[in-house]
Amino acid sequence: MSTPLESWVEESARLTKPAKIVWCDGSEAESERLTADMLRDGTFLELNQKTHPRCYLHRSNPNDVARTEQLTFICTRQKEDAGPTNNWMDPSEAKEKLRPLFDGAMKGRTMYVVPYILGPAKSPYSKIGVEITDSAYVAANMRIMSRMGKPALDRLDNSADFVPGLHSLGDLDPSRRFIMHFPEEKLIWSVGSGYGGNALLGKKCFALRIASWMARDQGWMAEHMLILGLEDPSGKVTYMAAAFPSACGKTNLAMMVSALESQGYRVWTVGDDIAWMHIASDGTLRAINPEAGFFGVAPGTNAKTNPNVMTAANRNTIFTNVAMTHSREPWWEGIDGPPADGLTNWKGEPWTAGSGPAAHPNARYTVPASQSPSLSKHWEDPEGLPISAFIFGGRRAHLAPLVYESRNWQHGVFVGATMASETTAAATGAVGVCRRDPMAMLPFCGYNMGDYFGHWLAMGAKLKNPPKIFHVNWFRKGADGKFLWPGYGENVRVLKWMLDRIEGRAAATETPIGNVPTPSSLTLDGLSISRDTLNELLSVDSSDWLAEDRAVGEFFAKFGSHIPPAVTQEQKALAGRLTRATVSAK
Ligand code: GTP
Ligand code: SPV
Ligand code: MN
Repeated sequence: MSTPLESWVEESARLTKPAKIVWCDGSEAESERLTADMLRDGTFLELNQKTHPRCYLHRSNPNDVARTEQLTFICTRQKEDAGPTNNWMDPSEAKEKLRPLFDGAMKGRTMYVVPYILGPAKSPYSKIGVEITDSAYVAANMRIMSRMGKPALDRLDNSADFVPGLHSLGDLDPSRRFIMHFPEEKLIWSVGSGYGGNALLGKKCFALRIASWMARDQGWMAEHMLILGLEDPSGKVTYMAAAFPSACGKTNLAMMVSALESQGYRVWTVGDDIAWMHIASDGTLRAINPEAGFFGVAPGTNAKTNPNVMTAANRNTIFTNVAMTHSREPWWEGIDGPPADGLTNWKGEPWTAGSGPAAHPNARYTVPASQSPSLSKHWEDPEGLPISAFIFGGRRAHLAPLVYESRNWQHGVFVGATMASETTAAATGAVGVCRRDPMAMLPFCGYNMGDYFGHWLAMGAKLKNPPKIFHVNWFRKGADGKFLWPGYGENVRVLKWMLDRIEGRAAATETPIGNVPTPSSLTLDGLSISRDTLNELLSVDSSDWLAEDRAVGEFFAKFGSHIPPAVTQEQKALAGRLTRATVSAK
């Protein structure tokens, strides 16, 4: 008798017809074999082994450098269950479309069976996935990003309780590329891409799209959030989780070196991209990080912006689509120092000034979490860590102040539901276009987002002390087009204000959108920032916000009856507060 996993592997092999099947155990020896194979066939290029031991460069197909949201589908029986913000396809139609693409797709290739645990090996909240892939690069990345191999098989035993994900590179032609989710069956099919969130199926496909569906059914939360611990001078650590859209600063905030370290404030990393949160028996909300590594944006990373990653990513790291110096060291825009002579760009061509970026703007490093000096010693606590604050944020050149605090949970859910941000290189398509991205989950929610807002409201009602909800914007620009706020390690000043609000110490000014710090309530010692700049950062323009609130109303209308009344009430209440403020200002 074969186990459910063996049956699925056999069935997948009959369809894809691989030359051989390799069950990944996660061992060192296996990793060395995979590396040797990839060095031989050119999937990996060796980086300088003196400066970067066991670091490799992978150059992806130039048409396959980011998530492709237009090719990503939620396949539910009812279209309405996917909601107006997801691409939808009928499940049988999706399978009919993809079966021919998988048919014989692994001929002459190796099929890797990659079992993995999402979450700490011993946590009751962890879940098991198995990815079948014909990409050794995917298997090598999954080894860093999850607890892969034997521990997963041991935990699974003979059970059918795993999320299967079938992946093939196919022919990498974008017209035959599809990332399909079947949340009703807890199944993922992905073909035609080898990149990040399209191909590492434990990440966005399982840990967010499928998991958000499970979480709604089972009363927990799966969110596109970093998890950090802010240590105060007494040594007490307060945990916060923050949702920013892709390439909007989660990894950097989670790994920051605090500008207030001399005052006793430090930041500890628990996770940098995804949080799974459950209500514990004591009524607190407890977060675990389902991942075990960081798949981070390389450009902009340097010893000043993220020294912890610079320390972590110099060994055992896979670099994807970065440039390479003549001495075979990884290089990207914004790394310390100017481009050296003899730089090779991400496509493998000699780079010259004026020939475009040397590294792809969505170039990434895959690094084990355990290598970060900032890693919290509690990051694998099986019960998870208690969350005291949620932070929403995005890239807004205008409008949104540096930080504001929502009035209560319901208003905070509204603040998250109305997030908007300028698009980035993390997904294909135009960059810099402002779009609504509720809770940073627009591309990742596995069901109708109207129902998702309802789930947030329901979760709040079940929490004894729901976390305070804040909104931040590190990206506000002045008239000169430059960022007003220095960001990175200086962001701790904003986290400290939040902590002081949680503990009832810091002052705030009430505005129609929420509570904004009084200039003196922010700890700014050691930072040179003019009073004018600070005022601009904290300003709330009621007439601009009124226009924003109208746009929000139109966005909500798309969800029809799925939008919870409490959320539309908040939208109307905000309009009322803004109208009164604009009238009294005249
Ligand atoms: P994903 O992995 O795509 O989910 O991205 P992320 O949210 O983890 O974003 P990340 O921290 O990798 O940052 C993305 C880009 O924003 C990088 O180029 C950073 O240098 C830049 N960035 C991050 N934090 C700040 C900040 O506080 N200020 C400014 N100006 N830029 C920032
Ligand atoms: C994101 O785009 O939010 C990422 C990178 O974290 S990916 O793994 O491609 O989803
Ligand atoms: Mn992300």
